[in-house]
Amino acid sequence: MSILDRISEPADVRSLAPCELDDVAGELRAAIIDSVAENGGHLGSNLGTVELTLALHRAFDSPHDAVVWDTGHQTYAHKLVTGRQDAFARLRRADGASGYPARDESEHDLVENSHASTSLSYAYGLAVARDLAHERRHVVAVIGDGALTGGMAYEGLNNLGHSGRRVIVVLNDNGRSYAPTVSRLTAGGGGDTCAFFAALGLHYLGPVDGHDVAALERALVDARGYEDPVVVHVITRKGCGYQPAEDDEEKCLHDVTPFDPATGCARTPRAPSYTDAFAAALTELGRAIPSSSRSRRRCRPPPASPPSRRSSPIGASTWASPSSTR
Ligand SMILES: Cc1ncc(C[n+]2csc(CCOP(=O)(O)OP(=O)(O)O)c2C)c(N)n1
Ligand SMILES: [Mg+2]
Repeated sequence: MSILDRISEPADVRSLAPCELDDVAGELRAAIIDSVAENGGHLGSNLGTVELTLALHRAFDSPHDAVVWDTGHQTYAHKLVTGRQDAFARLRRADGASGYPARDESEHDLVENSHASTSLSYAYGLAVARDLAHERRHVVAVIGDGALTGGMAYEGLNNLGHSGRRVIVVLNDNGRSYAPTVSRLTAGGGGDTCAFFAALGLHYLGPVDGHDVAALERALVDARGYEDPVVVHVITRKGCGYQPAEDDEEKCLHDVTPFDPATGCARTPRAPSYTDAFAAALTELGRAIPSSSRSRRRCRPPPASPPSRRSSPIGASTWASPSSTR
């Protein structure tokens, strides 16, 4: 029996002995690689968040404590330790687990999200609700370095720091979105990350090795003690533990179609994707339209723009609306 076989809920993760953590991390990686090799999905990000997932479920008590994952494509290990191992083997299939957090799958999935940069605003809202109800729960947002470059994340940070709400922000910094992240806030980016968060009103802890469960757990337990918002800066490696993903310079196998786990190479022919099916259906519909009406449609001129804009010279008046020129 593997260690993973004994885990059907977060309490089982908390009861693991420290000496079992590295082994269970290896089992989680193997389960992720197996299912993604079979079904396709997000690989690199999920291989990087295995230890972080274990530490989060040991330091916090989900679903009493709220853990919100930004973008949602880093939650495969989370699914595997929250009672969804069977469904995970059929990842992204009609009868299997969704590739993102899904509320109807588990009480541990709070937000259904694939739109990046939203988690800090969610966390702020959850913290406001918690404080109005005078509850003692933790609210945790896990946000990637790429997602942190989105404008909405800044709005969330600003609200958190200004309000002083008790929220823990885990910055999952692997230095990449798909490609290397364009930001001075990533480790090695040259910016003063601590000063940036401090200026906005958030404490800063770290950086912490994101592949050392014990170090992560210590940092998260430490963060639990703050009465103000705090950032825990965690350094992870995209594709960690699977050589073909670590070696993929383009995107660390961020997202993949079914592949051969021995080599990391895509299987051919690959199963048709939704995009393929959509394109084929459109092409077929296009063929069904008589060619004479197709060409008539193509030749129709575009709608005219308002004359005042078309004739404006380039300059301030080009951008000014009628009301603002008054
Ligand atoms: C608003 C928005 N823009 C673009 C995307 C496409 N997208 C999906 S994952 C991703 C990269 C996210 O990088 P990061 O947050 O660092 O997470 P990582 O993949 O490194 O775990 C992007 C840009 C998106 N999901 N939402
Ligand atoms: Mg990243």
